Amino acid sequence: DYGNFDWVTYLAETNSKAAPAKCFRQWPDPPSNDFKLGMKLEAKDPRNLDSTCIATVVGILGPRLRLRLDGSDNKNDFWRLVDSNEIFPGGHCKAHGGILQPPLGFRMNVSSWPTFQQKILANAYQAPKEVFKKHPQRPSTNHFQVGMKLEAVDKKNPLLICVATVGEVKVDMIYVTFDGWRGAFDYWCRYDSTDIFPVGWCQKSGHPLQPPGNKGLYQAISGSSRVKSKASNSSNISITEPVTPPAPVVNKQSSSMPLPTPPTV
Ligand code: MLZ
Repeated sequence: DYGNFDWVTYLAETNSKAAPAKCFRQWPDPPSNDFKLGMKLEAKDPRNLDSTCIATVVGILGPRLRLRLDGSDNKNDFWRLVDSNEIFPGGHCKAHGGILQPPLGFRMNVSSWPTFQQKILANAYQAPKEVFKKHPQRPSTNHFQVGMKLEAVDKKNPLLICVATVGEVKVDMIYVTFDGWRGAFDYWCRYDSTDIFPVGWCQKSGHPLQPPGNKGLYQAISGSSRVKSKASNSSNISITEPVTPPAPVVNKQSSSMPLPTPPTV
């Protein structure tokens, strides 16, 4: 049921506006993804941002990469955009005076890291420099307004980019709420987070978009913006009580926080 969700109809049905492009730290045109499965690169360890590790592309979805740190397990994969400032071509770390580190949770004894690393890099399929795209500039200020629609990464299921609404705005922070889902997935992030995208980004970039869930207010919407509209019952309209979001946690690294909860998809 991906792919057929129609924003134009949905915005009309919900009588809402899309957050304009100037709100986002994203290129006006989503970058092309020229990475290939199996390519190796260097990436900040999302669970230990001080260290740079060797990563392998294990999945590709639109302009996003599913990455796995070499020497780590397959339970801690993470997603990065091809224009992320947390991924680099091979040699970047060394060229900047750093040393590649074993990932947090390295499967072997640390003493075996140097040999392990050598072996991996010996016949590595290195991602060429050109496939890394320039990181976009942040907007000068927070232009978001409550009620604006957007597309946002579900941090609990980071594979998913979903239909969302700005629930609250506080200085440099916005509260991202997911349409048709109970509050469990909602979160605060900085306005210049790269986990949020303008309406239409998924379609433009070839990334799947998760349509709204069917909880609360959105039960009422059975119109043509929904593909798989189950037999809808207009007497079923239930307006959920407004939920006050928790206060924002100011965290300089909020855009790249480790993912605390295992995926629940
Ligand atoms: N498997 C999960 C997906 C939830 C996705 C919510 N996105 C806002 C569930 O059904 O709970």
